[in-house]
Amino acid sequence: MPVIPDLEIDGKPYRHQPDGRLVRPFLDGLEATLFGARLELARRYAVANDLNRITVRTADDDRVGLVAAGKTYLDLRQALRQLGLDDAELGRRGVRLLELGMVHPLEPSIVDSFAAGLAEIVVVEEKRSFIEAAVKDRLYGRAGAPLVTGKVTPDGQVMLARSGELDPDIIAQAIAGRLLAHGDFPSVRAWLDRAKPRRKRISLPLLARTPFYCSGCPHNTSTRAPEGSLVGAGIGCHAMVLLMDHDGPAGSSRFGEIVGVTQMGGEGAQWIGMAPFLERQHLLQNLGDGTFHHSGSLALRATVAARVNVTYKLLYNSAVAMTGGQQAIGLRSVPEITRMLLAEGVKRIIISTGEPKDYRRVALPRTVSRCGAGGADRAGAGDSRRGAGRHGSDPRPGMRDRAAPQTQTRVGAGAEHSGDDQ
Ligand SMILES: Cc1ncc(C[n+]2csc(CCOP(=O)(O)OP(=O)(O)O)c2C)c(N)n1
Repeated sequence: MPVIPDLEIDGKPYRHQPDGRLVRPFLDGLEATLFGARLELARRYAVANDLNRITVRTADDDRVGLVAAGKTYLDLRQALRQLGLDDAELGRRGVRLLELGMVHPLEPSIVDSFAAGLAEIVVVEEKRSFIEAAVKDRLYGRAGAPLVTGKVTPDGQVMLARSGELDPDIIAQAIAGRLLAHGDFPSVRAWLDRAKPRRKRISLPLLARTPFYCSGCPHNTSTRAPEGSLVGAGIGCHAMVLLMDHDGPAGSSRFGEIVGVTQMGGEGAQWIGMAPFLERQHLLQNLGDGTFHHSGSLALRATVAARVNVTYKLLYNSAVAMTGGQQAIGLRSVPEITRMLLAEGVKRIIISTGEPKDYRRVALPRTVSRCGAGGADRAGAGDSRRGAGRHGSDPRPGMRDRAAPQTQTRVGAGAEHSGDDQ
Protein backbone atom coordinates (compact mmCIF):
# COMPACT_ATOMS: atom_id res chain seq x y z
CA MET A 1 0.00 0.00 0.00
CA PRO A 2 1.32 3.46 -0.81
CA VAL A 3 2.51 5.35 2.27
CA ILE A 4 1.32 8.95 2.38
CA PRO A 5 4.19 11.14 3.59
CA ASP A 6 3.97 14.14 5.87
CA LEU A 7 2.05 16.74 3.86
CA GLU A 8 2.85 19.77 5.96
CA ILE A 9 4.28 22.74 4.08
CA ASP A 10 4.77 26.11 5.78
CA GLY A 11 3.05 24.90 8.93
CA LYS A 12 -0.11 23.47 7.37
CA PRO A 13 -1.08 20.39 5.36
CA TYR A 14 -0.73 21.13 1.64
CA ARG A 15 -3.86 20.60 -0.37
CA HIS A 16 -3.57 21.14 -4.09
CA GLN A 17 -6.09 23.53 -5.58
CA PRO A 18 -6.29 23.15 -9.36
CA ASP A 19 -7.51 26.23 -11.19
CA GLY A 20 -8.93 26.31 -14.68
CA ARG A 21 -8.16 30.01 -15.11
CA LEU A 22 -4.82 29.54 -16.82
CA VAL A 23 -3.88 33.21 -16.92
CA ARG A 24 -2.10 35.47 -14.51
CA PRO A 25 -2.55 36.18 -11.64
CA PHE A 26 -4.02 32.70 -11.06
CA LEU A 27 -1.03 31.04 -12.74
CA ASP A 28 1.45 32.55 -10.30
CA GLY A 29 0.29 30.38 -7.44
CA LEU A 30 0.21 27.26 -9.61
CA GLU A 31 3.71 27.95 -10.89
CA ALA A 32 5.02 28.37 -7.36
CA THR A 33 3.60 25.05 -6.15
CA LEU A 34 4.66 23.29 -9.37
CA PHE A 35 8.30 23.87 -8.51
CA GLY A 36 7.84 24.15 -4.75
CA ALA A 37 5.32 22.24 -2.68
CA ARG A 38 4.38 19.66 -5.28
CA LEU A 39 7.95 18.58 -6.08
CA GLU A 40 8.76 18.56 -2.38
CA LEU A 41 5.86 16.21 -1.68
CA ALA A 42 7.00 13.97 -4.54
CA ARG A 43 10.45 13.75 -2.93
CA ARG A 44 8.91 12.92 0.45
CA TYR A 45 6.73 10.30 -1.23
CA ALA A 46 9.80 8.67 -2.79
CA VAL A 47 11.44 8.40 0.63
CA ALA A 48 8.32 7.14 2.41
CA ASN A 49 7.76 4.48 -0.22
CA ASP A 50 11.36 3.46 -0.71
CA LEU A 51 11.20 4.14 -4.44
CA ASN A 52 14.96 4.58 -4.81
CA ARG A 53 17.10 1.80 -3.39
CA ILE A 54 20.74 1.25 -2.70
CA THR A 55 20.78 -2.39 -3.73
CA VAL A 56 24.44 -3.13 -3.06
CA ARG A 57 26.45 -1.44 -0.34
CA THR A 58 28.97 -2.99 1.95
CA ALA A 59 31.50 -0.64 3.41
CA ASP A 60 32.01 3.04 3.98
CA ASP A 61 35.18 2.76 1.93
CA ASP A 62 33.43 1.61 -1.24
CA ARG A 63 35.14 3.26 -4.18
CA VAL A 64 32.76 3.25 -7.13
CA GLY A 65 29.00 3.73 -7.34
CA LEU A 66 26.84 2.73 -10.29
CA VAL A 67 23.44 4.37 -10.82
CA ALA A 68 20.67 3.36 -13.22
CA ALA A 69 16.88 3.27 -13.49
CA GLY A 70 14.24 1.05 -15.05
CA LYS A 71 15.19 -1.23 -17.93
CA THR A 72 18.72 0.14 -17.97
CA TYR A 73 19.17 -1.02 -14.37
CA LEU A 74 18.37 -4.58 -15.49
CA ASP A 75 20.83 -4.23 -18.38
CA LEU A 76 23.42 -2.98 -15.90
CA ARG A 77 22.86 -6.00 -13.66
CA GLN A 78 23.30 -8.30 -16.63
CA ALA A 79 26.46 -6.44 -17.65
CA LEU A 80 27.81 -6.93 -14.13
CA ARG A 81 27.05 -10.65 -14.30
CA GLN A 82 28.93 -10.81 -17.61
CA LEU A 83 31.84 -9.12 -15.87
CA GLY A 84 31.76 -11.80 -13.16
CA LEU A 85 30.50 -9.39 -10.50
CA ASP A 86 27.73 -10.81 -8.34
CA ASP A 87 26.60 -8.97 -5.20
CA ALA A 88 29.23 -10.62 -3.03
CA GLU A 89 32.05 -9.78 -5.47
CA LEU A 90 30.75 -6.21 -5.84
CA GLY A 91 30.85 -5.90 -2.06
CA ARG A 92 34.37 -7.31 -1.85
CA ARG A 93 35.60 -4.92 -4.55
CA GLY A 94 33.97 -1.81 -3.06
CA VAL A 95 31.24 -1.17 -5.64
CA ARG A 96 27.89 0.33 -4.67
CA LEU A 97 24.69 0.17 -6.71
CA LEU A 98 21.73 2.56 -6.73
CA GLU A 99 18.47 1.69 -8.47
CA LEU A 100 16.32 4.75 -9.03
CA GLY A 101 12.59 4.17 -9.12
CA MET A 102 11.87 7.88 -9.51
CA VAL A 103 14.25 9.85 -11.72
CA HIS A 104 12.55 13.23 -11.32
CA PRO A 105 12.66 15.03 -9.03
CA LEU A 106 15.85 13.34 -7.92
CA GLU A 107 15.47 12.71 -4.19
CA PRO A 108 18.53 14.30 -2.54
CA SER A 109 18.91 12.24 0.64
CA ILE A 110 19.42 9.02 -1.32
CA VAL A 111 22.09 10.72 -3.47
CA ASP A 112 23.89 12.00 -0.35
CA SER A 113 23.83 8.64 1.34
CA PHE A 114 24.94 6.83 -1.82
CA ALA A 115 27.73 9.26 -2.62
CA ALA A 116 29.29 9.30 0.86
CA GLY A 117 32.91 8.16 0.63
CA LEU A 118 32.88 7.21 -3.06
CA ALA A 119 35.63 8.27 -5.46
CA GLU A 120 33.43 8.04 -8.57
CA ILE A 121 29.78 7.65 -9.49
CA VAL A 122 29.04 6.26 -12.95
CA VAL A 123 25.54 7.03 -14.19
CA VAL A 124 24.27 4.55 -16.76
CA GLU A 125 21.34 5.92 -18.76
CA GLU A 126 20.15 6.03 -22.35
CA LYS A 127 19.98 9.20 -24.46
CA ARG A 128 20.88 12.52 -22.84
CA SER A 129 22.46 12.88 -19.42
CA PHE A 130 19.32 13.52 -17.41
CA ILE A 131 20.07 11.65 -14.18
CA GLU A 132 23.77 12.44 -14.48
CA ALA A 133 23.06 16.17 -14.58
CA ALA A 134 20.78 15.90 -11.56
CA VAL A 135 23.38 13.95 -9.57
CA LYS A 136 26.05 16.52 -10.48
CA ASP A 137 23.68 19.30 -9.52
CA ARG A 138 23.28 17.77 -6.09
CA LEU A 139 26.97 17.12 -5.47
CA TYR A 140 28.75 19.96 -7.26
CA GLY A 141 31.00 22.07 -5.07
CA ARG A 142 30.75 19.79 -2.06
CA ALA A 143 34.01 18.99 -0.27
CA GLY A 144 35.07 15.44 -1.10
CA ALA A 145 32.34 14.98 -3.70
CA PRO A 146 32.98 12.04 -6.00
CA LEU A 147 33.71 12.42 -9.68
CA VAL A 148 30.50 11.89 -11.67
CA THR A 149 30.77 10.28 -15.11
CA GLY A 150 28.40 8.67 -17.60
CA LYS A 151 28.30 10.08 -21.07
CA VAL A 152 32.05 10.73 -21.11
CA THR A 153 35.10 9.50 -19.21
CA PRO A 154 37.03 11.94 -16.99
CA ASP A 155 39.34 12.69 -19.94
CA GLY A 156 36.45 13.47 -22.25
CA GLN A 157 36.24 10.24 -24.26
CA VAL A 158 32.77 9.04 -25.20
CA MET A 159 31.75 6.36 -22.73
CA LEU A 160 27.98 5.86 -23.16
CA ALA A 161 26.53 7.21 -26.41
CA ARG A 162 23.84 9.89 -26.27
CA SER A 163 21.99 8.27 -29.17
CA GLY A 164 20.54 4.83 -29.80
CA GLU A 165 20.00 2.29 -27.08
CA LEU A 166 22.20 0.61 -24.52
CA ASP A 167 22.53 -3.12 -24.03
CA PRO A 168 24.46 -5.21 -21.51
CA ASP A 169 27.47 -5.65 -23.84
CA ILE A 170 27.80 -1.91 -24.39
CA ILE A 171 27.40 -1.20 -20.69
CA ALA A 172 29.93 -3.90 -19.71
CA GLN A 173 32.46 -2.41 -22.10
CA ALA A 174 31.87 1.11 -20.75
CA ILE A 175 31.99 0.39 -17.04
CA ALA A 176 34.89 -2.08 -17.23
CA GLY A 177 37.36 0.78 -17.72
CA ARG A 178 35.89 2.85 -14.90
CA LEU A 179 36.00 -0.06 -12.46
CA LEU A 180 39.63 -0.86 -13.32
CA ALA A 181 40.55 2.78 -12.68
CA HIS A 182 39.66 2.21 -9.03
CA GLY A 183 41.12 -1.16 -8.12
CA ASP A 184 41.81 -4.69 -9.00
CA PHE A 185 38.93 -6.53 -10.67
CA PRO A 186 40.31 -9.89 -11.82
CA SER A 187 37.02 -11.06 -13.35
CA VAL A 188 36.72 -7.80 -15.31
CA ARG A 189 40.25 -8.17 -16.65
CA ALA A 190 39.51 -11.75 -17.61
CA TRP A 191 36.34 -10.63 -19.40
CA LEU A 192 38.21 -7.97 -21.32
CA ASP A 193 40.85 -10.49 -22.41
CA ARG A 194 38.22 -13.01 -23.40
CA ALA A 195 36.06 -10.45 -25.12
CA LYS A 196 38.81 -9.00 -27.32
CA PRO A 197 38.76 -11.58 -30.10
CA ARG A 198 34.95 -11.65 -30.12
CA ARG A 199 34.40 -7.96 -29.87
CA LYS A 200 33.54 -7.66 -33.55
CA ARG A 201 29.84 -8.37 -33.79
CA ILE A 202 28.73 -11.01 -36.25
CA SER A 203 25.93 -9.81 -38.48
CA LEU A 204 23.60 -12.59 -39.47
CA PRO A 205 22.55 -12.76 -43.13
CA LEU A 206 18.98 -11.68 -42.51
CA LEU A 207 16.73 -10.72 -45.39
CA ALA A 208 15.45 -7.16 -45.16
CA ARG A 209 11.67 -7.34 -45.28
CA THR A 210 9.88 -4.11 -46.10
CA PRO A 211 6.52 -3.65 -44.39
CA PHE A 212 3.73 -3.57 -46.94
CA TYR A 213 -0.05 -3.29 -47.16
CA CYS A 214 -2.33 -6.24 -46.60
CA SER A 215 -3.16 -7.91 -49.89
CA GLY A 216 -6.38 -6.43 -51.20
CA CYS A 217 -5.98 -3.17 -49.28
CA PRO A 218 -6.83 -0.16 -51.47
CA HIS A 219 -3.66 1.57 -50.36
CA ASN A 220 -1.73 -0.89 -52.55
CA THR A 221 -2.76 1.15 -55.54
CA SER A 222 -4.04 4.39 -54.06
CA THR A 223 -0.62 5.40 -52.80
CA ARG A 224 1.08 4.92 -56.19
CA ALA A 225 2.23 8.24 -57.55
CA PRO A 226 3.28 9.47 -60.99
CA GLU A 227 7.02 9.29 -61.50
CA GLY A 228 8.83 12.26 -60.09
CA SER A 229 5.96 13.58 -57.96
CA LEU A 230 6.64 15.11 -54.63
CA VAL A 231 4.57 13.29 -52.04
CA GLY A 232 3.67 14.19 -48.49
CA ALA A 233 3.31 11.18 -46.20
CA GLY A 234 0.81 11.23 -43.38
CA ILE A 235 -0.52 9.28 -40.43
CA GLY A 236 -2.20 5.97 -41.18
CA CYS A 237 -1.26 2.70 -42.87
CA HIS A 238 -0.25 4.72 -45.90
CA ALA A 239 2.68 6.09 -43.84
CA MET A 240 4.40 2.88 -44.89
CA VAL A 241 5.33 4.65 -48.14
CA LEU A 242 8.11 6.13 -45.99
CA LEU A 243 9.74 2.71 -45.88
CA MET A 244 9.04 1.34 -49.34
CA ASP A 245 11.42 0.90 -52.31
CA HIS A 246 13.18 4.23 -52.13
CA ASP A 247 16.04 3.32 -54.41
CA GLY A 248 15.20 5.66 -57.30
CA PRO A 249 16.77 9.12 -57.80
CA ALA A 250 16.59 11.34 -54.69
CA GLY A 251 15.09 8.46 -52.75
CA SER A 252 12.09 8.28 -55.06
CA SER A 253 9.94 5.20 -55.69
CA ARG A 254 6.65 4.31 -57.29
CA PHE A 255 5.13 6.03 -54.26
CA GLY A 256 6.81 9.30 -55.22
CA GLU A 257 9.61 11.29 -53.71
CA ILE A 258 8.57 11.64 -50.08
CA VAL A 259 9.19 15.10 -48.70
CA GLY A 260 8.12 14.65 -45.13
CA VAL A 261 5.51 13.42 -42.78
CA THR A 262 3.33 15.46 -40.46
CA GLN A 263 1.45 14.78 -37.28
CA MET A 264 -2.07 13.36 -37.63
CA GLY A 265 -4.13 16.22 -38.99
CA GLY A 266 -1.26 18.26 -40.39
CA GLU A 267 -1.22 16.51 -43.76
CA GLY A 268 -0.40 18.93 -46.56
CA ALA A 269 0.03 21.97 -44.32
CA GLN A 270 3.82 21.58 -44.50
CA TRP A 271 3.56 22.67 -48.12
CA ILE A 272 2.36 26.09 -47.01
CA GLY A 273 5.79 26.72 -45.56
CA MET A 274 7.77 24.83 -48.16
CA ALA A 275 6.22 25.98 -51.42
CA PRO A 276 7.61 29.55 -51.47
CA PHE A 277 11.15 28.21 -51.22
CA LEU A 278 11.01 25.48 -53.86
CA GLU A 279 10.94 25.46 -57.64
CA ARG A 280 8.52 22.54 -57.67
CA GLN A 281 4.95 23.74 -57.94
CA HIS A 282 2.90 20.93 -56.58
CA LEU A 283 2.51 18.45 -53.74
CA LEU A 284 0.61 15.20 -53.79
CA GLN A 285 -0.57 14.51 -50.26
CA ASN A 286 -1.81 11.16 -48.93
CA LEU A 287 -4.53 11.46 -46.29
CA GLY A 288 -6.64 8.76 -44.60
CA ASP A 289 -10.36 9.18 -44.14
CA GLY A 290 -10.05 8.58 -40.38
CA THR A 291 -7.54 11.39 -40.20
CA PHE A 292 -9.51 13.63 -42.53
CA HIS A 293 -12.58 13.50 -40.28
CA HIS A 294 -10.53 13.78 -37.10
CA SER A 295 -8.53 16.88 -37.99
CA GLY A 296 -7.01 16.57 -41.47
CA SER A 297 -9.85 18.62 -42.92
CA LEU A 298 -8.37 21.59 -41.05
CA ALA A 299 -5.00 21.16 -42.77
CA LEU A 300 -6.81 21.00 -46.10
CA ARG A 301 -8.69 24.17 -45.21
CA ALA A 302 -5.38 25.85 -44.40
CA THR A 303 -3.85 24.89 -47.74
CA VAL A 304 -6.87 26.33 -49.56
CA ALA A 305 -6.64 29.51 -47.50
CA ALA A 306 -2.91 29.77 -48.23
CA ARG A 307 -3.62 29.25 -51.96
CA VAL A 308 -0.92 26.61 -52.33
CA ASN A 309 -1.12 23.86 -54.89
CA VAL A 310 -1.83 20.49 -53.32
CA THR A 311 -3.61 17.43 -54.61
CA TYR A 312 -4.92 15.47 -51.67
CA LYS A 313 -5.48 11.79 -52.19
CA LEU A 314 -8.16 11.16 -49.63
CA LEU A 315 -7.99 7.40 -49.14
CA TYR A 316 -11.50 6.35 -48.35
CA ASN A 317 -11.51 2.88 -46.82
CA SER A 318 -14.20 3.60 -44.20
CA ALA A 319 -11.78 2.62 -41.46
CA VAL A 320 -9.17 3.89 -39.12
CA ALA A 321 -7.12 1.02 -40.43
CA MET A 322 -3.72 1.41 -38.86
CA THR A 323 -4.84 1.31 -35.25
CA GLY A 324 -7.07 -1.72 -35.71
CA GLY A 325 -9.86 -0.95 -38.15
CA GLN A 326 -12.01 1.19 -35.89
CA GLN A 327 -14.89 3.14 -37.38
CA ALA A 328 -13.84 6.60 -38.46
CA ILE A 329 -15.66 8.95 -36.08
CA GLY A 330 -17.91 11.37 -37.90
CA LEU A 331 -17.44 9.55 -41.22
CA ARG A 332 -19.40 11.11 -44.06
CA SER A 333 -20.25 9.46 -47.36
CA VAL A 334 -18.24 10.33 -50.44
CA PRO A 335 -20.96 12.57 -51.92
CA GLU A 336 -21.19 14.44 -48.61
CA ILE A 337 -17.44 14.85 -48.54
CA THR A 338 -17.43 16.31 -52.04
CA ARG A 339 -19.90 18.96 -50.90
CA MET A 340 -17.82 19.69 -47.79
CA LEU A 341 -14.72 20.09 -49.95
CA LEU A 342 -16.40 22.41 -52.40
CA ALA A 343 -17.60 24.53 -49.51
CA GLU A 344 -13.99 24.72 -48.33
CA GLY A 345 -13.02 26.16 -51.70
CA VAL A 346 -11.37 23.10 -53.24
CA LYS A 347 -11.07 23.63 -56.99
CA ARG A 348 -11.39 20.16 -58.40
CA ILE A 349 -12.56 16.79 -57.13
CA ILE A 350 -12.12 13.44 -58.83
CA ILE A 351 -13.70 10.30 -57.42
CA SER A 352 -11.65 7.31 -58.38
CA THR A 353 -13.37 4.02 -57.64
CA GLY A 354 -13.36 0.36 -58.53
CA GLU A 355 -17.15 0.48 -58.65
CA PRO A 356 -18.20 3.45 -60.84
CA LYS A 357 -21.72 2.05 -61.09
CA ASP A 358 -22.21 2.82 -57.39
CA TYR A 359 -22.24 6.46 -58.39
CA ARG A 360 -24.59 6.24 -61.37
CA ARG A 361 -27.67 7.49 -59.57
CA VAL A 362 -25.85 9.55 -56.97
CA ALA A 363 -26.28 13.30 -57.06
CA LEU A 364 -22.85 14.87 -57.05
CA PRO A 365 -21.85 18.50 -57.40
CA ARG A 366 -21.39 19.43 -61.06
CA THR A 367 -17.64 19.96 -60.77
CA VAL A 368 -16.96 16.48 -59.44
CA SER A 369 -15.63 13.94 -61.93
CA ARG A 370 -15.67 10.21 -61.52
CA CYS A 371 -13.26 7.70 -62.92
CA GLY A 372 -12.95 3.94 -62.78
CA ALA A 373 -9.85 2.72 -61.01
CA GLY A 374 -9.95 -0.90 -62.13
CA GLY A 375 -10.57 -3.49 -59.47
CA ALA A 376 -7.58 -2.50 -57.43
CA ASP A 377 -9.09 -0.44 -54.64
CA ARG A 378 -10.60 -3.05 -52.40
CA ALA A 379 -10.73 -3.00 -48.64
CA GLY A 380 -8.11 -5.13 -46.89
CA ALA A 381 -9.04 -8.57 -45.65
CA GLY A 382 -8.27 -7.52 -42.07
CA ASP A 383 -10.67 -4.62 -42.31
CA SER A 384 -13.44 -6.63 -43.85
CA ARG A 385 -13.28 -9.20 -41.08
CA ARG A 386 -13.46 -6.61 -38.38
CA GLY A 387 -15.95 -4.37 -40.06
CA ALA A 388 -18.10 -6.82 -41.98
CA GLY A 389 -21.69 -5.70 -41.92
CA ARG A 390 -21.05 -2.51 -40.01
CA HIS A 391 -22.10 -0.47 -43.00
CA GLY A 392 -23.63 -3.43 -44.78
CA SER A 393 -27.05 -1.97 -45.38
CA ASP A 394 -25.92 1.60 -45.92
CA PRO A 395 -26.99 2.66 -49.39
CA ARG A 396 -24.47 5.51 -49.60
CA PRO A 397 -21.46 4.84 -51.83
CA GLY A 398 -18.25 4.30 -49.93
CA MET A 399 -20.09 3.51 -46.70
CA ARG A 400 -20.80 -0.15 -47.19
CA ASP A 401 -19.49 -3.44 -45.98
CA ARG A 402 -15.76 -3.12 -46.05
CA ALA A 403 -15.45 -6.37 -47.95
CA ALA A 404 -16.98 -4.56 -50.90
CA PRO A 405 -14.86 -2.43 -53.21
CA GLN A 406 -14.19 0.96 -51.74
CA THR A 407 -13.56 4.41 -53.02
CA GLN A 408 -10.72 6.87 -53.12
CA THR A 409 -11.35 10.52 -53.49
CA ARG A 410 -8.81 12.74 -55.12
CA VAL A 411 -9.06 16.29 -54.14
CA GLY A 412 -7.26 19.20 -55.65
CA ALA A 413 -6.92 22.07 -53.19
CA GLY A 414 -5.58 25.50 -53.88
CA ALA A 415 -5.62 28.01 -56.63
CA GLU A 416 -3.73 26.46 -59.51
CA HIS A 417 -2.81 23.05 -60.70
CA SER A 418 0.26 22.09 -62.61
CA GLY A 419 0.09 19.27 -65.13
CA ASP A 420 1.31 16.55 -62.80
CA ASP A 421 -1.68 16.40 -60.50
CA GLN A 422 -4.02 14.39 -62.66
C1 LIG B 1 -3.49 12.86 -32.75
C2 LIG B 1 -3.31 11.39 -32.99
N1 LIG B 1 -4.25 10.53 -32.53
C3 LIG B 1 -4.13 9.20 -32.77
C4 LIG B 1 -3.06 8.72 -33.46
C5 LIG B 1 -2.90 7.24 -33.67
N2 LIG B 1 -3.11 6.86 -35.05
C6 LIG B 1 -2.10 6.50 -35.86
S1 LIG B 1 -2.59 6.01 -37.35
C7 LIG B 1 -4.22 6.27 -36.95
C8 LIG B 1 -5.29 5.92 -37.92
C9 LIG B 1 -5.34 6.70 -39.14
O1 LIG B 1 -6.45 6.26 -39.87
P1 LIG B 1 -6.75 6.76 -41.34
O2 LIG B 1 -6.46 8.22 -41.44
O3 LIG B 1 -8.11 6.33 -41.73
O4 LIG B 1 -5.64 6.01 -42.22
P2 LIG B 1 -5.49 4.45 -42.56
O5 LIG B 1 -4.86 3.78 -41.37
O6 LIG B 1 -6.84 3.91 -42.89
O7 LIG B 1 -4.54 4.44 -43.72
C10 LIG B 1 -4.34 6.74 -35.66
C11 LIG B 1 -5.63 7.03 -34.99
C12 LIG B 1 -2.08 9.65 -33.92
N3 LIG B 1 -1.02 9.26 -34.62
N4 LIG B 1 -2.23 10.97 -33.67
